[in-house]
Amino acid sequence: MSDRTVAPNNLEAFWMPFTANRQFKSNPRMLVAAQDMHYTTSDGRQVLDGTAGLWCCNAGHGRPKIVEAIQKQAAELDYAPAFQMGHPKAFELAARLAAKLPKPLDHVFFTNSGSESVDTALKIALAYQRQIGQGTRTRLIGRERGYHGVGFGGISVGGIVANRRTFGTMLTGTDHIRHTHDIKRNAFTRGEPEHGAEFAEDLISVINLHDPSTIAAVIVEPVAGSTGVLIPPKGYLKRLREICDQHGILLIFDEVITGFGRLGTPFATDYFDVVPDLITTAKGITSGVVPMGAVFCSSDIYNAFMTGPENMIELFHGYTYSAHPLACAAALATLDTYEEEGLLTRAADLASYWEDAVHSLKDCPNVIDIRNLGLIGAIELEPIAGAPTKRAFSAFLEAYEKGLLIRTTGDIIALSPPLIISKAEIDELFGTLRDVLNTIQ
Ligand code: PXG
Repeated sequence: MSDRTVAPNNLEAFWMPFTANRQFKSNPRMLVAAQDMHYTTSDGRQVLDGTAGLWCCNAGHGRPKIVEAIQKQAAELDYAPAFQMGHPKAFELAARLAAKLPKPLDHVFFTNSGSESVDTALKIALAYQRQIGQGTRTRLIGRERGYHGVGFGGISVGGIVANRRTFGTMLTGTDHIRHTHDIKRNAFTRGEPEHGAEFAEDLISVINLHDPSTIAAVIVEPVAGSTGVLIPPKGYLKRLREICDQHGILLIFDEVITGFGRLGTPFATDYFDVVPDLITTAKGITSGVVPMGAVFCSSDIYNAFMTGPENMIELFHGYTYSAHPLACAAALATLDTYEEEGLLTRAADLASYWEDAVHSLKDCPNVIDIRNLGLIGAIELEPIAGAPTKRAFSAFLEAYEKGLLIRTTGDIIALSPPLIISKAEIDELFGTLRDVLNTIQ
């Protein structure tokens, strides 16, 4: 094993993603190992993982079955061409995944990330509309504060200003409905907020403005994660589904973070009992161990393409690494682990304990809202006047020093631990966080 105290001597070459590079490089935070609920830092400390990496390591870290599966797969079949060739694990995985989704979502298109899943779903939506003689439906509708990754499709339907403003005109023909975050009416709600289902009616305005015959699809995160954990108001998602149905518009759920057990059901579609036409996933599909994403689509959509001469490619889309053997092996072993340990529903058992723990921070300084659902929590802080994001980032740094990994976005702390977390670790997490909030300015 390498000497964990040795730091790399040149941090310059690596342009780090979504990171303040100069600040980081002046005082780096290096993780060198991980097991179960903990990371090990380069200075030999244990850090409790309050975020499942980046919402992805749902089975925890260093899980033996997954590690073994990847090792074996690398030795057996390292790569198989993804186009016009197959390998058995890709088909096995697709079938096992399809069996976990509500009907009629029974086909799977593999990608390598959430961003690619989003681009894939948007492209399938456009191509499907054309395939069924609705080629005028070219508009894609997203939502303010939505995060759908960083591809041009994802940022075009996404609604985070900083992710969009420096990248030109992006896709044309997109529009956005309002987000549902409403602290005035819903602050400190436990679970789904009472107020705000009427935000779904925004979709009617957008439809009236553009005419339904121009709109292909609407994409939303069932629970918006990256933008600070925005829980959908009661009835909101059902209403979006109704409106889409009335107007021939496809509904896409971006389940990159809600998929694979985060809410206590396998997918958010189960939790909210609303079935979209397409679901985008990534992250938890391999518990973050090998990059992979998947788009689930209904049989109607798949079958619409299975026409014409049989020797013709039906959809001109795919990636060199779609259904990569290592990713498939990791995903199959991840599903085994989820099933053996009941992890896809474990968050439901822990949800009320977790809820009490998150809301116990209500009396801490500068806390203006607390939200939770499944094993997701968010603590929104009053920004320091003239220095937005500073307070939450101080909390992040202080937590890391105190042995806890949290995520922050703006002045919001987001929590999403691996689904193997114990009640004692939940207590430890919130004990540390209480100290942190009492320490920072
Ligand atoms: N859709 C959603 C809903 C996501 O949350 C993506 C798409 C893009 O996935 P990739 O694999 O291309 O990164 C995401 C990613 C955070 C955080 O801290 C969230 C994500 C990524 C990194 C950090 O909230 N979500």
